Amino acid sequence: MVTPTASSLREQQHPMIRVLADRIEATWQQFLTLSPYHLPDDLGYIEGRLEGERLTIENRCYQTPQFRKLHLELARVGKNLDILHCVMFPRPDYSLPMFGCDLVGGRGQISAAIVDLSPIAKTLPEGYVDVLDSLPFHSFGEERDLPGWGTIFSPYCRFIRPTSPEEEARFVDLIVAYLDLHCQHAIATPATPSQREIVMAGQRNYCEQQQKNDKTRRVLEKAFGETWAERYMTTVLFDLPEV
Ligand code: 18B
Repeated sequence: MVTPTASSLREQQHPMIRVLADRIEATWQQFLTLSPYHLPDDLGYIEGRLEGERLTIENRCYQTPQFRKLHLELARVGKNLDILHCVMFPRPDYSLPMFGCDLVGGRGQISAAIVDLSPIAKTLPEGYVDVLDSLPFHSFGEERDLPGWGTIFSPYCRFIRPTSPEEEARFVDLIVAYLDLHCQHAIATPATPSQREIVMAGQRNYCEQQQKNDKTRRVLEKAFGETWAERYMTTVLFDLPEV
């Protein structure tokens, strides 16, 4: 059997996913000091079956002085469903928002592209708001409505179905602009241990809401069963910070 290399899945995925995965990693390397983050042994590279189709998941995880976990996940179900999932979890001593993005596509078309910097307190820190307000606003042909559990998202959350390669490229640029801003803020932000309780409560709420995404859960349950899907959603995708 050939052992898959870390980038083997990426090469087969939708071009928007490939491009974004490369740019996320390049941005992390540009601004942050990355160390390895170890997932449980059996959860780094995973294969399962969904309705007779193979589900492959590749995880890349790092930690930095400001972030307890940077998670980039690529997944593919047969030839029909390609997914990029990325979340950055700040350490409890850093009062920073949650960066999250998700691309979901099938049969050559991305159906869901979402990005946000989600506040863990009532509002985003002022420095974020100033920069986000100064970014040029682009509208897209198909804007999508947020689901009911999406109470965690900021007013700057964008959720679209890209309608052309130009829109795909523009949305990737937007995601990278949010990521750039976040990395630059994170490295310039001093630790505030006095805010730990607030930060942890905010991250807990973020994770609890994300765990309500039935579309994600359904894909995982079909391939791996309910128990496994629950473990994966609560330990890998949206684990709560330690108390
Ligand atoms: N997600 N997504 O990450 N999800 O993980 N995702 C879907 O066209 C997976 C995040 C978000 O309309 C869909 O409708 C799987 C983060 C929102 O009800 C599928 C994994 C964010 C929706 C998947 C994964 C996020 C959504 C349906 C693990 C935001 C719309 C696609 C690898 C920061 C939900 C479609 C709705 C949709 C699947 C958002 C199939 C398996 C970090 C809002």
